[in-house]
Amino acid sequence: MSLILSRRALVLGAAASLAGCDRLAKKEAVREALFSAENFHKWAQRGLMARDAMAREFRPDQISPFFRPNGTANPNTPEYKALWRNGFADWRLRVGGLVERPLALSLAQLHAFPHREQITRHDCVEGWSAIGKWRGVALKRILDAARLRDGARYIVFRCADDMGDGRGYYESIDLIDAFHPQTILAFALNDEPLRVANGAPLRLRVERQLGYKQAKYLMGIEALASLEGIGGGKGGYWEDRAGYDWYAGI
Ligand SMILES: Nc1nc2c(c(=O)[nH]1)N[C@H]1C(S)=C(S)[C@@H](COP(=O)(O)O)O[C@H]1N2
Ligand SMILES: [Mo]
Repeated sequence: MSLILSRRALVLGAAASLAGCDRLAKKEAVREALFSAENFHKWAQRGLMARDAMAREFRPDQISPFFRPNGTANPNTPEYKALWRNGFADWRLRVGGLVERPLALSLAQLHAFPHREQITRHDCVEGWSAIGKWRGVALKRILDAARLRDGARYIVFRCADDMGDGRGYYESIDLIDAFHPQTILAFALNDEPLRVANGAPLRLRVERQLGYKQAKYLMGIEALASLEGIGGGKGGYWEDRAGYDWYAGI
C-alpha cells in the first residue's frame, strides 16, 4: 500500500465513522461515491487535521534528568530474563495479523531502518510528566515493510510483562496514530539503549496520547480488523481493567 493510498483510506475511514456509516464504507463502490462528493472531502480533511497535528517537541536542555519508570519496571518472566541475559540478541519483534508479509525483526534489523529522534513530554494519568529524547523507527516503515492488508484498522502491541493475571500488558491504536510521523518504536532514550525499567529492548511512543498507551517490552505487533476478543475487548490493559479511555489524547 503506498503512502497516498493509505492516507486516502484513512481519510475515508475517519469520515465514514464520523458519519456513522462504517458498514457502508466497507463497500468499495460506496467509498468511491463518498470520496467524490466535494463537501465530504473538505469535511474529511478537517476531521483529520486535528488527529494529524504534531505533539510538541522540546529542546535538549529541557530533557528531564531522570525519566521515572512506572508500571512494570522489569517483566521478570523466565522468557524475558533469558532474552535480557543475552543482550536481546535472540529477541524478535513479530509483526503479523492482517499483513501480506509477516516479519520477525531482530534489533539489528530494526537498527538498519532509518531512525527518527524526538524530544517529547510523557504525561502519566497518575499526575507526573517527564521529557525524554526518544530514538527509534517510525511504525509506518515497519507497517509498509509488512504491507497491511485491506481490512486492517487497528494495530495491537503485545508486551513481555504478564501482569500477574496470566494476561499480558497490551495496547492498541488506530491507523491514524499508527501512520503519524511521531509514532515510533523506540530503542533508545536520551542517547542510551533503552533500559529495562523504561521498556527494553523496544517500546511504543505514540506522542499524542497519555502514558499508558506507551507500551513497553514489545514482543509483537498485529494488524487487526477489530479489537473484539483481544484481551478484555477494550483495546488495552488499563482500558480493560480500570475503564481508562481507549483514545487517551492529550
Ligand atoms: N508493558 C508495559 N507497558 C507500559 C506499562 C506497563 O506496566 N507495562 N505502564 C504504562 C504506564 S501507566 C506508563 S506511565 C508508562 C511508563 O513508562 P516509563 O516506565 O518509561 O516511565 O509505560 C506504560 N507502558
Ligand atoms: Mo501511566
